[in-house]
Amino acid sequence: MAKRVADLLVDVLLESGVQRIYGVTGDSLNGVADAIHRREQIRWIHVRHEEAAAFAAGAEAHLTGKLAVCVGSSGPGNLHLINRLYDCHRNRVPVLAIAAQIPSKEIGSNYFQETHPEHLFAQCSNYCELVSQPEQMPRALEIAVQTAISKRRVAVIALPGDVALRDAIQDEPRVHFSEQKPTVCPSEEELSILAEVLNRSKKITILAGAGCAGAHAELMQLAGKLQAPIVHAMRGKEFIEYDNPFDVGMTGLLGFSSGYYAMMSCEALLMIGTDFPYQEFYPKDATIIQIDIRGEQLGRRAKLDFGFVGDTKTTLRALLPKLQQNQYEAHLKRSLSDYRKARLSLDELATAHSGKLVHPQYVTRTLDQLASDDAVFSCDVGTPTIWAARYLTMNGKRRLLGSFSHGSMANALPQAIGAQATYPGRQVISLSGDGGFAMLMGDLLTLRQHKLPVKMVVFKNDSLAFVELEMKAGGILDFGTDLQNPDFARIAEGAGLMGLRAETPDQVEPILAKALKHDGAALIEVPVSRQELSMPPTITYEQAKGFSLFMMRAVLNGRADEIIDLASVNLFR
Ligand SMILES: Cc1cc2nc3c(=O)[nH]c(=O)nc-3n(C[C@H](O)[C@H](O)[C@H](O)COP(=O)(O)OP(=O)(O)OC[C@H]3O[C@@H](n4cnc5c(N)ncnc54)[C@H](O)[C@@H]3O)c2cc1C
Ligand SMILES: Cc1ncc(C[n+]2csc(CCOP(=O)(O)OP(=O)(O)O)c2C)c(N)n1
Ligand SMILES: [Mg+2]
Repeated sequence: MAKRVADLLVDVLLESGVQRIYGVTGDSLNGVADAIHRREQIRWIHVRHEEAAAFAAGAEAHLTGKLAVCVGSSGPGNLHLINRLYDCHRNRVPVLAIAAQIPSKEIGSNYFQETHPEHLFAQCSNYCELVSQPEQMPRALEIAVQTAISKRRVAVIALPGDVALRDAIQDEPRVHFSEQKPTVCPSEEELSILAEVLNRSKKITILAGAGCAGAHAELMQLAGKLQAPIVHAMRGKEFIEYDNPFDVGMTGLLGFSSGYYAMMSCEALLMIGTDFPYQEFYPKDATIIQIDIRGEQLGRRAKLDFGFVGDTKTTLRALLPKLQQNQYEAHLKRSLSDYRKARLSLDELATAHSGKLVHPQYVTRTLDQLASDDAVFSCDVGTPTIWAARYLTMNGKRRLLGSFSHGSMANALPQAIGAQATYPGRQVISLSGDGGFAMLMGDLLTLRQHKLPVKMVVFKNDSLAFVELEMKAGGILDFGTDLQNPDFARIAEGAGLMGLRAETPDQVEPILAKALKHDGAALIEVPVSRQELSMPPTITYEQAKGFSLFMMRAVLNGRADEIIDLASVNLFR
């Protein structure tokens, strides 16, 4: 049989190292599905909703750093991919989406299922093109792959079903895709300026993010020389928090008060590999210095005094010999002491407590203690993100997946599918909200179908609790947040999986342990208390003066006194 365009597509994917494809097939995709089937080298992971396919591919790309692929059939099939493609794009992970298209001769006639993927996906990709004739293959696809890999973004190929089935013009892929690891460093002159600014500052705080991955040792050396506390942004947690004597926690609404203080009280803030988005949490008077591999990121979030383009590892290696040892210890000591207090206070909330109520903090802490050394966790948008940020311990081997930049609900289960498909032998645990879980619950069936032993913890608080919290904080009555929930454990059983329930604090540990030992997928439903984070009590006009309401609620520590304290420190300092 002559080679078809679809076969050439598979050749290119194999050349780029792709091992699996997530999606749901459909007529316009049949040529591609058939080519994958015949070659038997790429695993077809059939999910139940295309959004889950894109979530799973994004998880794989995040964990491996390599290209991952999702597919959707024409019109509604590929339209279902879009939300998570936004997520992948924002997370800067290399994902290729193949959006099948209606027959090429029908394009422009408002044909059955007609959409224009090249317009639809333009905003959430760096490359998005229609392949309308065989001559474009493999070049268009190779450009897409190269773009996804080098920009670490989404690329989309729209491929009409009939074009996929036509004879290929070219025989082979043209490009050998190599892993790109260029080193990027500011110039000598820039490094001298950077060193000079840092050498003359005493109270320095580092805000580090996901762009510090792979540069842990250099970051620690830097903090030691500068006597600087390290605050991390959420996506940096898995790369920065472990083995880190300078760690003072996260900042932001879900952060630690210590992270907040360390940022607000410094003289110089050094941002490295972070795009921490919340402007309100940046200091107003400090000198701000930023290092990022992408020039366009500089000054995006805070006013900037000095900006440098470089990758973290190379830049820090070149910078370290130019730095003098900072002799001023007080700032670091104070920040570490604040951190110990904040940690203690959060740890107290993570105990079993007497009585019947199960606290989600306790569930997460117990899970953290029971999980394996190289577990992969995913946490839903909503309060599970808070519990993961505060109670999961990273160690350099564990990984953490979330929808941190796009903030889309229902991410934890499908991300766990991608993680488990990628690493069949690794423990994969999802932390889901009852709202988020129900949103893409159909993909429970994928676990059974592909024998993926994911462990799912569902925090059943019978509400969209995170939104309820936002409403309360905004001074409006919560509305539309109640959930009439099913029995999730029995739903799991109905899907052929293990379903368990931990209803009281003393059941939490044995039930979690049982689930983790099970060699198949297991769902653990935990009815948890609904309101875990207290809002500050009434704040006086005097206190509020000059200080935005938002900032008074700045750190949702679960203890009103901490929040008030935070406000008063900043108000009356
Ligand atoms: C419900 C909810 C609440 C949240 N609350 C918080 C919160 O309280 N606190 C918080 O921190 N986050 C919070 N987040 C997450 C937040 O929205 C951001 O996604 C997160 O802060 C960004 O983390 P980051 O800066 O580490 O990663 P990114 O946004 O991915 O930024 C990484 C940066 O590093 C750069 N980079 C990449 N590679 C390199 C390299 N090799 N060298 C140098 N630079 C490089 C990139 O160009 C980019 O600018 C929340 C999310 C949700 C869903
Ligand atoms: C797709 C989507 N829809 C709506 C929202 C707004 N939102 C953010 S968190 C949240 C509630 C999540 O509820 P649940 O999954 O039950 O977690 P909980 O906060 O209750 O623990 C909602 C509705 C969103 N982020 N994404
Ligand atoms: Mg809920």
